[in-house]
Amino acid sequence: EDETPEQEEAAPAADGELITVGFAQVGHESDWRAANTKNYQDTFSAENGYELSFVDCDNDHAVQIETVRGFIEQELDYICIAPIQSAGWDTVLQEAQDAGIPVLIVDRAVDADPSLYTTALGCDMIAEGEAAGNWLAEYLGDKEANILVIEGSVGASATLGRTEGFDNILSQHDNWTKLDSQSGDFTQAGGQEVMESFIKTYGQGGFNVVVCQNDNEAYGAMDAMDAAGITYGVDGDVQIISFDATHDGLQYTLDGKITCNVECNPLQAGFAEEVIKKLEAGEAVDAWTLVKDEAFVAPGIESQYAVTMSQEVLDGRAY
Ligand code: GZL
Ligand code: ZN
Repeated sequence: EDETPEQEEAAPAADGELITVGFAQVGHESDWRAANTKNYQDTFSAENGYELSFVDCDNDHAVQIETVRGFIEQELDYICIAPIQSAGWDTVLQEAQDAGIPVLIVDRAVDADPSLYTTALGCDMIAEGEAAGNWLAEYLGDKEANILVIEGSVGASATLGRTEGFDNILSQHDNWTKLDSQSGDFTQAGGQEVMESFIKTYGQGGFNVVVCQNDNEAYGAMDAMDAAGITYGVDGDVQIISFDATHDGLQYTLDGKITCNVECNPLQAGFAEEVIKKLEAGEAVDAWTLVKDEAFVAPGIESQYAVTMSQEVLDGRAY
């Protein structure tokens, strides 16, 4: 028989004591992303009282939009989105709001009216870019820099922010030249491809700094430079600046292969859970939660902007 509204209302309460959370994740492009995904799956577990609908959107914006629409149709309690790109979110965020489903924008940012979502959390990508630039200025002193940049995924707030932040410092040094920048899509293959093309164009000795906007791109860039016989690292001709400070990235930093590595902490699910607990309790939540991070430099380098790597720093890392 037709359920009366009360019965219908009662049913979810009875068997749905789990809080249903949808997570539209960027993809599986990097080690950072894998750590972020695991953290959400560990946090939003059944034993913690959640039913997580996790979708890997494989770096495809259209898939991510449809994934969120699916969460709305399923009438989930909460929707988390790590936006692949910043643009193109107003319509589906309005649909979620009209459906009365709170939306948490996590890790990366959207270029949309903040009234269209409940809260945002993540790292300050512009500050990360500036940290890299400030360290480079301290490291180089008045030496000139010929810089190549392997950018992250096109249109991602991590790419836009790190680029903006680094350029803020670049513009203060008239003996720094950004020779070229190209997207490596936050992958190792992308980093290698872009570095190979840069080497063809600018040649050995043509550049002395390579900025990789995540560790996986840096691994690809190192492979390309190895193949071309170009030396890098604290004892090399080229200084590599990377982002993410993943375990392997910090191992390379400890080994002096990556000279500076700017962290963006992927263990952010706890912040999302705190927001959901407050919403469940009917409490107000902050519009923005900053996930703190720091920069690391190779042993032997002292810096006011970064922690000098050591084995104990590496051993003390949570990811
Ligand atoms: C940063 C995150 C970026 C990482 C990359 O918060 O969005 O996406 O830097 C990942 O490794 O692909
Ligand atoms: Zn894929």
